[in-house]
Amino acid sequence: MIASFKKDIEKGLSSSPKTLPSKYFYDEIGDDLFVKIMHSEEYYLTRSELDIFTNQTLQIIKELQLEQSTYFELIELGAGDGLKTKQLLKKLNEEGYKFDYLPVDISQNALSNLKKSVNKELPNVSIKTQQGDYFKVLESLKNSKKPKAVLFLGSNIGNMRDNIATQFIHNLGRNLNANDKLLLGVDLIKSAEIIKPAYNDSQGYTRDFNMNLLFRINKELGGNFDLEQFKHEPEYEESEGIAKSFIVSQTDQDVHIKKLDMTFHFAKGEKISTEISRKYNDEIIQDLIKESSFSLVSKLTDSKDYFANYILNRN
Ligand code: AVJ
Repeated sequence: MIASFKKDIEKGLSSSPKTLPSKYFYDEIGDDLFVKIMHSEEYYLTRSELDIFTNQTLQIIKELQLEQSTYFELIELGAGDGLKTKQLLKKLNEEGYKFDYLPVDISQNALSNLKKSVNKELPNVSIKTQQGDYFKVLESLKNSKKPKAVLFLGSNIGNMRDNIATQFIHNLGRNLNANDKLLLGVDLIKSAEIIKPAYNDSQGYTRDFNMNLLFRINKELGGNFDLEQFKHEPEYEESEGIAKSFIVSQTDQDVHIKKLDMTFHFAKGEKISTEISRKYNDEIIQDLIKESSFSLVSKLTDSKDYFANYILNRN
């Protein structure tokens, strides 16, 4: 981890414009902050998707074409705390489906917590966690010929640029078999009035989450970022449909990072791009899958029409 962290930070801060990869938000502190974000008033995404998973559970099972009599693997990419998935697990368990739950996450800490909570709340559900970058984990899917349903929830795909997301879905398709399913949860394009506060909550959790990148560089790579001299700044325009997070330098300053043996200059007002969170509509989804081996089976939305779960079939 440390080796790739070093490499990615060096590369990101050496490019222009400067970037820092959002996947490094998620250490113990970041996981904690993300849970707080999910419970915040402004971050509607989790509640909206939970609404679908709570009120349309049987519909989800039906659209995934799961059968009580046939063993399957329920794979979740970027499982986090599994709050939404547990609704589905509970129903599958009650109805006597036979399956293994295989959550994948970049954070070992999140996986350990998830395993504990599933074992406690749903002791009959078999859970096998796998830590890793989900790009890499895709490869290992191929080894099993069991029927699969892959969950990719929370608009996690929104962190990828469209060309990367297209590639990702294409790749996923190559590693699955005919009639396997993908359930893709995405946030829908809507007004800035609703989206901007979701990325700038009043309690400051999102700010701290974003700034945790600098904190981690200080802690793990011996950086001397003065966090007071940088500010969290989100942007979103409905016409573009992409929420963006930046860290903006408040002064002209140099930052030294010991373990890289490098110094980086930041001009006053210079922005470091830390995350994109893309929002979707049917057209964008169709575009993402058009060259892939998936076709759209159905779309479920929450009561406010903020969020969608697209169910795709591997042809
Ligand atoms: C976990 C990637 C879906 O992009 O909305 C929350 C992360 N960033 N607040 C998102 C996040 C800022 C979140 N995802």
